[in-house]
Amino acid sequence: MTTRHFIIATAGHVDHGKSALVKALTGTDPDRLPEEKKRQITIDLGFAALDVTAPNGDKIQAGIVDVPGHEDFVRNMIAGVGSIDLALFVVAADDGWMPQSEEHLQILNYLGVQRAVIALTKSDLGGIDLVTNQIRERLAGTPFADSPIVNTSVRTGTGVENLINTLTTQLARTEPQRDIQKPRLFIDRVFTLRGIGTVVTGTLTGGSLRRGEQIVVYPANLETRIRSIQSHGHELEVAHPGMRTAINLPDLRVDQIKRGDVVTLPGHGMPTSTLIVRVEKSPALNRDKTAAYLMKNGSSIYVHHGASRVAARIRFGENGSLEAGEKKIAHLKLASPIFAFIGDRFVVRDSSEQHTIGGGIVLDPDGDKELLASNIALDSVDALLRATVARQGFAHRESLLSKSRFSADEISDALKNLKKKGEIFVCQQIAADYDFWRKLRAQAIGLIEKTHKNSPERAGIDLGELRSALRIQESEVFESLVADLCNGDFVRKGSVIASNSHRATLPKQIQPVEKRIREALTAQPFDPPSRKAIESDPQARQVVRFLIENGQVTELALDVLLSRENFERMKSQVAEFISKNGPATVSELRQALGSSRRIMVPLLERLDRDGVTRRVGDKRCLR
Ligand SMILES: Nc1nc2c(ncn2[C@@H]2O[C@H](COP(=O)(O)OP(=O)(O)OP(=O)(O)O)[C@@H](O)[C@H]2O)c(=O)[nH]1
Ligand SMILES: [Mg+2]
Repeated sequence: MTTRHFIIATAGHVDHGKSALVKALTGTDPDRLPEEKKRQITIDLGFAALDVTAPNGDKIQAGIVDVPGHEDFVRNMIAGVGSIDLALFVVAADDGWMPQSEEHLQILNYLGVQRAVIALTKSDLGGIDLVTNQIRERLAGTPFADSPIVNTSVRTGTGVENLINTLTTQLARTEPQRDIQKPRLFIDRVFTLRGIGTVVTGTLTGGSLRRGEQIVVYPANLETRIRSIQSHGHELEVAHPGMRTAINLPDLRVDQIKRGDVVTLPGHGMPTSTLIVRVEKSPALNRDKTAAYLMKNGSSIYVHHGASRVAARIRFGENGSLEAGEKKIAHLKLASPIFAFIGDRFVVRDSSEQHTIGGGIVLDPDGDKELLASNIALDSVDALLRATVARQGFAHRESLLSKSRFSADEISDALKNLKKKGEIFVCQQIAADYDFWRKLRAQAIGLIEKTHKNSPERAGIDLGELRSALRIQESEVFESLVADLCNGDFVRKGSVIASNSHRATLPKQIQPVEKRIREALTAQPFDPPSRKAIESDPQARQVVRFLIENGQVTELALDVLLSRENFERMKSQVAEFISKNGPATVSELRQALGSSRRIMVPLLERLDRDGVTRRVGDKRCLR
């Protein structure tokens, strides 16, 4: 036997009997505020629990969110229906379809709610057939067109049992919310309990939260630990997606958190205030040309996402605007950041907060770049990966689609698959668009080959030089590129990269210069001329670099060169002298070897570094 968790929310016009119905279903009166009792109206969200058994024996635990119907509190209503599995849509038999019936229907549709049960309440007051027809008419063409309608009366008790059965059947057919290990708790209540401290509640989606776990509250970015978790009054070790969840955060103050904030695990990206979205304007607004409904470049709107509501400015390409019934891609600039994922839904209300004017879906929560194609399939992880990578050329694997409705495993599996099919290039921590990568690679190869051709005496191209020539800012991209090249026909030698087949050689015409330099370095083997004296012209510089890169000349200091041979000879003579005579000073060694201070000091420093000698006071001993 398994237990499945779902969230139901009520919806419907004011006074149509939503709260009374929740009480009849669960025994809990969701109206808890004194003001609500006094005015006999729901103002803010109320909560109750419904535990039932599915036909197959599974336990179903449904959290019910009761929302206000009054037009002044639509804002609270939206906060309650952000991540629900099923709507309990209420229409009163004596009143019929009313303005907030329509507005709530739109809100549920914009938020992507797919399932509803319609309660035709107050059936004791008549009007059943008329209102049933009206409801069917209004729901035609919406996802709720075929939703069951149940007549109820809390006065007579009619239909309550039937409604419970209908809700059970519907939930039994509903897929439980996915666990993608990216939990988000959209906070709808914050309060403090004496002796316990700050408690936040909300509907949990996307993953589980555990007692003792380190969490972060966005957008304030407050990290803290969960001391305890409850759901409908029961202590829990773990809360799962689809649960009404209360968590105790004793280290945070109530005034640090507010409705709309999100609890999540650290490391899944940050909240943002610039988003790319696909937005649609309500077709119903056709009838009305009120200025408040305008959506054009620079229009102020309110965006409702999760349990949050933020002021925003909207922008559609050039001279853009949105007509009733139209869908377009838009940029949103929010007054404060939200923690949104690709594929999240939101509702748009006008700047005076009187009307719901549209809704949309997040295409890119980090959207400051060019737009994604408007027809991109947001439920296809492959399509999203391709689009993300194509847009930027490359992406870091760990952050790729981190703010999406896919788990890390789904993303990495899809990436592997796309790699196998040759659609995305993956190397180390980078995933790149194939064309982008091919061009980058070709450019790098071109630069390496050009260096081999123009400077055959060089071991290869310096990595720093290559990186700046390619203008690669991200070191991880460059590392991946080098690794990719070295998987193929190239090799990295210290700080240079070269073609495998490249052998550094001096061009024929400067071989005489090489001869001259070798002679200069061997005439007085332990006291050769300074580098400046040797590198008298550009050709000589070229030769010196060649000899150093090939290990034939040792660079003791910037201005001190020794032939490799003489360096080795000096080294063994120093060792021999000390082992025979004991620790020696620079000047003793200089005299013994017939060298000069200019050479001896850097030589001994080098031997110290190489672990041959060790300095004790002003003497050197052997290590
Ligand atoms: N006759 C009759 N009255 C009902 C029925 N259900 C609710 N009522 C009455 O209708 C009034 C409003 O009921 P509520 O449950 O508060 O309505 P609501 O939809 O929650 O209202 P808001 O939350 O403010 O939108 C109350 O006076 C209820 O007693 C019913 O089935 N029959
Ligand atoms: Mg109510």
